[in-house]
Amino acid sequence: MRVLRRTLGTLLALGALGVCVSCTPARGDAGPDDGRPGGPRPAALGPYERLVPAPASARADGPGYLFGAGTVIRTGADASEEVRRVGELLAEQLRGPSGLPLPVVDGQDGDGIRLLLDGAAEGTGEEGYRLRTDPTGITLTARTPTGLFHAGQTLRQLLPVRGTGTVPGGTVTDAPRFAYRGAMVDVARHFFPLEQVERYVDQLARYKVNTLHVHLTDDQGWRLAVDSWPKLAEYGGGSEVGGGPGGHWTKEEYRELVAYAAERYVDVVPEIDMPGHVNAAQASYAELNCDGKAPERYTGIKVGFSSLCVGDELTYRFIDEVLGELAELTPGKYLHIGGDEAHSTPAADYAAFMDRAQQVVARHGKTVVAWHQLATARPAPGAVLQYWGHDRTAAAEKAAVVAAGKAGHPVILSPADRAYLDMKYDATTKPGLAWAGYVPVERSYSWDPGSYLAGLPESAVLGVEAPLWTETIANRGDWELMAFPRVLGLAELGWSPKSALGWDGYARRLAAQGPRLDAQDIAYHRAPDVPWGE
Ligand code: IFG
Repeated sequence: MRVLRRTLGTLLALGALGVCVSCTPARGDAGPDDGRPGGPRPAALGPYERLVPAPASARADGPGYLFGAGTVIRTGADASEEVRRVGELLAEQLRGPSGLPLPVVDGQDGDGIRLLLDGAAEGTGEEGYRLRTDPTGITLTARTPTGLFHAGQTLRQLLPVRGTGTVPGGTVTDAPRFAYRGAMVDVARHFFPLEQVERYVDQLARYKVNTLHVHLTDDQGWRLAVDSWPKLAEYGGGSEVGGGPGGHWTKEEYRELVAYAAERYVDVVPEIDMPGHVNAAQASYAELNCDGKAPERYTGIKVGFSSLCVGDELTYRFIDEVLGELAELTPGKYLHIGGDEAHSTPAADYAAFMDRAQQVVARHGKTVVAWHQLATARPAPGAVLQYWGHDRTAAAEKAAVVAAGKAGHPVILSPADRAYLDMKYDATTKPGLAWAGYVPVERSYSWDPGSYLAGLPESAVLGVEAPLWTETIANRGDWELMAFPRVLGLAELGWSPKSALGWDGYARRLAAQGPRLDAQDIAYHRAPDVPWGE
């Protein structure tokens, strides 16, 4: 007892002297107080502390590995073709910044970066992985090639932005919180060539986004060739918002996008919006209009004025043939049929139409995704709802989505006042819209998908998606200004455990991504609420 009293006395005395005996040393407490508010400048984050998305667990420990001229990438003697391809892609991704040869070899034993498939790898699931760095190398272990690819994206962030260097010893064990981690691009309002979309896929895959939703058709343009209805793309694709030339992808180009994305473990979810947002289709074929007259092509940005002719059987042959050709081009499980802003389709007609459109999707072996307005009709079994409401959305509308979610319809969360990348950051943002309010970086990040819609259990949340609508986005610069850095936050909300979320910590980790975004020549928004270059 006496010893305890003395010890306590000593501790109290030390405490009075301001000496901390049990807490972790304050960051950078060695340097002089540089007069910053809140004390000395925090020490820079180590490689395992600045990962985005934050992993389930990561810790630096032990001596590190020298990533340099001698480094090889080992896929293992019995590696499958797919594991070899993941190894080759990782090598390709690392050769540029490092300037190293990085040969990919079969043999497992020996120093280097090792890719290991292990069906029993603990705590990794279908997309997760384990990463271990020690002086002999960096071992990436996963149950699936998808997990190995994701491990490689984490490894990229442990390596210097350019050149070679020592990766500190450490361990990462990681797996995603949500299955669906998406980004959407609207190529209907403004047409974009394949290269720009593939560049976006590359950028997104670094942050473990696994779905690219492509909004292919709308009032202002039809962007994918359809053999059975050729004028859709040839004529309906020949304009865009503002009167530009528009354009469209051939089926071959679309197949190339799907393959490019698949190599990076990104599924493509194509959307043909219906029964509204169809002026481009109706301008292409007079017979798709109830009055038999084709409207002019539309280059404005109004919504809600068009509707397929729900009472005409031709409409159902049309959607059957279009969705049939699209299903053949889609290895993924989802077809998105839109369903939003059908303001020119009476509610009963809308419900009847969506019943039949959902049957068409099922007949072609795919699962429906639709904007959440489908909840006001009759979502087919298993149909997925994509919620795009916001803080001011009527309680009844939210309740309908929650009810559908609890009735077994998975919900993708894309709240317009958090996840819509076409929302201006603030009054000074040149491109973008503001109908859902301004969305600065912090607001875009500071919400929890697991508890966002009151009453919707986390188990009903399939994941999150960040849509980029392009009424006001016509070039790569504006695209990247609006998407970055906010899409990194959505990637984290989709991947990281709830315990890892928090603006203060994320803002510092996001700031540390700055040099990596610069190295990719991404013209991102240097938001004032992020401590860039700290
Ligand atoms: N809402 C429309 C989009 C687009 C968007 C722009 C949805 C589901 C506003 N529908 O978002 O077509 O115009 O922010």
